Amino acid sequence: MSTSFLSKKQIDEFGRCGFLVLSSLINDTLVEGLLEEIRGNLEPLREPVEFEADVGYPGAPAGRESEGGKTPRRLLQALSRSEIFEKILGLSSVKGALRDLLHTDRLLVSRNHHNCIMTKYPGFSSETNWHQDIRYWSFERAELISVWFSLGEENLKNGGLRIIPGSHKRRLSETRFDDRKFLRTDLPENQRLIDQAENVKLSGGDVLFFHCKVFHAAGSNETDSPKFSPVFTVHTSDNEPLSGTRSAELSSYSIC
Ligand SMILES: O=C(O)CCC(=O)C(=O)O
Repeated sequence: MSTSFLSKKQIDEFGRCGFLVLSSLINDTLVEGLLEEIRGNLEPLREPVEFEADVGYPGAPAGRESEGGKTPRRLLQALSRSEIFEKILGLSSVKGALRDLLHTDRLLVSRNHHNCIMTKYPGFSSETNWHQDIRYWSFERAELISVWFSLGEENLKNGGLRIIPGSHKRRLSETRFDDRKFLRTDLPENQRLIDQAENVKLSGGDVLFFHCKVFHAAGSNETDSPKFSPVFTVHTSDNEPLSGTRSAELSSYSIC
């Protein structure tokens, strides 16, 4: 394996907290290029798209025909939209960080999970409750990393992520989840866990790496500007999706 990109301190931080923010990994030109590409996919709207009405999250419009129901929430299949997404995943800094966190050069991006641009519009954005990304994924081992590219300020006000540090190491009983595998907020023991959450503040060009088992959530966008965040899920070639599951539907994309 090639030499280390991250410091030992950063690798330890990821191990302890389950997430790591690397600042200014994407330069301004690339951020602008990504924003231009995303706007071009929104106007006119290019399918496949998941709308606010489809997610059924708190605050989402009841149906596609309801007011705001057709507000885009995720532009799906990002890798099929433009080579610019391959470009950011292939940056030596991004690959270097992933190599250090997953301890191998053989890195694959799932086309079945994330592989999207999260869009959060003022007015009609819903909240995402506390969850682990792995909840609907089926791989040999729960050792995947989500890579979140920030293209502008992300904070509590515009629906930025909140993460519970160290929660990827917790083993919680099934009774602590609702039937969609979100943490039940009516339980005091869950509330105590949620009280430990940190707001993740990001700026344009920052990249957030987070473990597939770390609990995270996000609110609605209360500002006047939409927020766009390309997100991808990375696994290693010795951690295959289980055949016959949704995780195995489309073959992964190699960023070796
Ligand atoms: O931006 C958000 O609302 C969070 C999205 C998220 O955590 C997810 O889709 O897994």
